[in-house]
Amino acid sequence: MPTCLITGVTGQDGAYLSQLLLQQGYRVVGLLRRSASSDVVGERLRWLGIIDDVELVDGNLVDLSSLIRVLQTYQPDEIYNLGAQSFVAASWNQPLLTGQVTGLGAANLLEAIRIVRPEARYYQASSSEMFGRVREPRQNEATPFYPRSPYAIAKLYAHWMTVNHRESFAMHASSGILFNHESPLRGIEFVTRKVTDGVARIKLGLAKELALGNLEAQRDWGHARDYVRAMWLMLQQDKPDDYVVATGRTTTIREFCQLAFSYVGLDYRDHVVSRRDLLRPAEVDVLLGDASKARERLGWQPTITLEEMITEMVEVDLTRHRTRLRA
Ligand code: NDP
Ligand code: GDR
Repeated sequence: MPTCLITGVTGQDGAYLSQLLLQQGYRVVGLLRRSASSDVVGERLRWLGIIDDVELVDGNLVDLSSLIRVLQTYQPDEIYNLGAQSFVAASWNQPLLTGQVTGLGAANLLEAIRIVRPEARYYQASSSEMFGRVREPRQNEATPFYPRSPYAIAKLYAHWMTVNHRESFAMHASSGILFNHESPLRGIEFVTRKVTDGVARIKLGLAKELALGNLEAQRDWGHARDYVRAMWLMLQQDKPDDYVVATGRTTTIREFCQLAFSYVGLDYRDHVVSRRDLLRPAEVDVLLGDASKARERLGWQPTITLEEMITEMVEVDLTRHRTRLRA
């Protein structure tokens, strides 16, 4: 039975990736950072019904000794580095912490692997945010980067550290440049989930208005369940490499709102307001990915459409609020 280690196991992708790897017969070990609110930790794993199947082990990306200890104990065959301060907006308020966790955290893990378990395969969760102020209308692996936030800059450092460890030490280190991917397990602070949660609350009479920031930004949105499959496929290749993972369709926040509100028979224009204080200091206006390489080399393509994903997210948020109302 192969063993995998997942950092960020309590996040959206960590939960879906754990589920996928358990189904594939892996022993799944998840790095868990200590929290005073231990009762809510693992909520997503619980929601997927796999909390008892994942082995959670104490550690933190900023603590090299904890990473070394975990690698020595479990000797994983595959390591997926999903742990990060991943909220772009927060990275302006906490730029140094974002650098330490999202950037240096990856370097800590790569170094721990080099020292303890150099034969392990490594996946780095890189991001389309690295393209930032885009240099080409469709972004692929050859598109130059232009990061626009402390988060994107930290991710760029982690990305190049991954490439450098591959080239310097012949490590099987791959980087997935993933475009936005969402699901009912998306954190409530991200725009898609904020909208579907808002739709549910407004539909059930719990709220009247939804305050957002920039409605004209465009994102290439896919479903997290599809995207974690791409991560796994990258580590099954003989040679490590970098891959863009995207749907090739871009949509404004405004259109997303229109789709989500109309699903429950509402007009978003009656409820959504754009507030200046929710705008970002620097914006990534539009992202549109070209995942031809992933399609050709990995045989990967998305299976869930934006409309299907919105339906699933709104339905789950309606159920969550109805359950709370009944309690
Ligand atoms: P989430 O924000 O849902 O999860 C982030 C995870 O990182 C959580 O498990 C969190 O733990 C953990 N974490 C935070 N700080 C530390 C730390 N110091 N040490 C160890 N773990 C830590 O992110 P997603 O699941 O959405 O994304 C997964 C990865 O992919 C992230 O690296 C993200 O930046 C990247 N990415 C995401 C995309 C997306 O659209 N979702 C697109 C491209 C890249 P805790 O629960 O304790 O907070
Ligand atoms: P993003 O996702 O920054 O692309 O990063 P987010 O959903 O936060 O923002 C997407 C776009 O929506 C606009 N927006 C709002 N965003 C939020 N969060 N809240 C609002 O109220 C709001 N109103 C408008 C934003 O300005 C932005 O243009 C995500 C994260 O998962 C990263 O970790 C990951 O690397 C990238 O996706 C790819």
